[in-house]
Amino acid sequence: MFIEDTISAAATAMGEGAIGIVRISGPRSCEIAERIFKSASGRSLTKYPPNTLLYGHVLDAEGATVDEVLAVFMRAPHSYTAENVVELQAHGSLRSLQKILSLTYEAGARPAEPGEFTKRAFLNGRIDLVQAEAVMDIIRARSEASLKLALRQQQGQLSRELAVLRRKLVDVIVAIEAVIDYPEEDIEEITLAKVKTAIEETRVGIVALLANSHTGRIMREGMKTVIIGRPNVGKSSLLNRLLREERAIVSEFPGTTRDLIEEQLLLDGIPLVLTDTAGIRATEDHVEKIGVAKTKETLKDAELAVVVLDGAQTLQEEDREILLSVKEKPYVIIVNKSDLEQKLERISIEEEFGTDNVVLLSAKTADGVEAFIAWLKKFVYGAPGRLEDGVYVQNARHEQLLRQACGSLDDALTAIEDKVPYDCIIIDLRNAIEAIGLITGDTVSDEIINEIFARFCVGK
Ligand SMILES: Nc1nc2c(ncn2[C@@H]2O[C@H](COP(=O)(O)OP(=O)(O)OP(=O)(O)O)[C@@H](O)[C@H]2O)c(=O)[nH]1
Ligand SMILES: [Mg+2]
Repeated sequence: MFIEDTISAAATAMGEGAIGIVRISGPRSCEIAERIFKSASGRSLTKYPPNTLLYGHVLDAEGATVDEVLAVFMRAPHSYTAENVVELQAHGSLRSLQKILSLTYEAGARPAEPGEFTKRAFLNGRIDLVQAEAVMDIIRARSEASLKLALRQQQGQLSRELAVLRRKLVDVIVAIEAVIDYPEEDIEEITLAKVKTAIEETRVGIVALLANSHTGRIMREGMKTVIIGRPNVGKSSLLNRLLREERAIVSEFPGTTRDLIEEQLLLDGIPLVLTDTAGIRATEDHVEKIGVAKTKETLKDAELAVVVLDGAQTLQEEDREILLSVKEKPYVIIVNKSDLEQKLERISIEEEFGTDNVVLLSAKTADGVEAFIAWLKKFVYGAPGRLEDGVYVQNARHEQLLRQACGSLDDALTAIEDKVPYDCIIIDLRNAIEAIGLITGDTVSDEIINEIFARFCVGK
């Protein structure tokens, strides 16, 4: 791919900072930089070895100093975009950055679109789409774990894994085509058995990636968690306890919380998007009714329901209804107010809902919070420490395409079972390869590429 124009943008945040960087990339980047930058030594940027900082000034058209800067030239392909890149490190002043940028435009650069530098790195073949998308995940990482996973992806771990899977499927197609071209009975038998094994192995590889995708996505986006229960059981107290601040109003009157209260937090490295809700009960109060309706709505797209029960009371009919309403999705039962004398029939709840899903806790004293976090970790990570290695799919787009690939392989396996003509099996395999190619960007359309990079920030 040949890219003709040269782009520029501020690579640092447009605001006050120690330094502000203007990045210029494209075939004319040196020429444009030379027009506005004068080194103190008087030597031109290209006369210095690449990747060397050069002290000087940015001057406007009248020759007046705009700012004092350090300039660096990175020669293609050894730069972020794999093109000739010049970066001007100015003072981190909004005015100075704006002025330098407009000078680059006057000198012939075009303002970069969001994500255009990374897009060029992709179009120039320095990185694949998976690695490009990881760049944004690195910038937006909400937790250390998410950062770690994104870095791994950016360094190509997922790409390599996908390349292996793809290679395998291509080999299978080649083997089948050989049979089509030279149909001999015994070769056919052996080939078909081998083909089946290879497809099954590839499928196992994809399923393994998908198994990790749940954790990956939680790390990236945070797990949508909703606290529900009947009024006064201590939902808001639990939210406050986990946040370690008095975020929601707590009172001894049932029906205190009426609106949703959403907060993001990290619990021992696990990012949660936690919502406190209005207690669910039959009520005539107009506002409270709306609150209850909202609670039920939120529950629908939550990934985890935290059902709070009051341990100091016996189980009520409303509790039972709430417990039944979450049975379809992942949930954990918090038996709250463990500091008070317990009246709740905990044993029978554990019998019905499983000991592993019940945590005894006191939002008042914080007793049991550790147990709750331990439960969460087990839920998110599965076996402890798994996050340390392995390849994680963090991106919903990748997840969806992997599912698609898996579906095509299932079709191929059924086709083999049903002794369907080889051509049909090849079509299924090609579909799987295509889906994998859409992840890495090998077979992706311009439209999707544009859509992906539009979510980036300008300057990246
Ligand atoms: N002793 C004790 N009291 C608690 C505990 N958690 C909450 N409470 C008390 O229970 C009452 C209700 O607490 P909230 O957190 O407002 O309960 P809620 O579930 O949010 O109630 P609504 O918003 O009305 O649905 C308050 O008086 C709290 O102080 C606990 O662990 N121990
Ligand atoms: Mg409340």
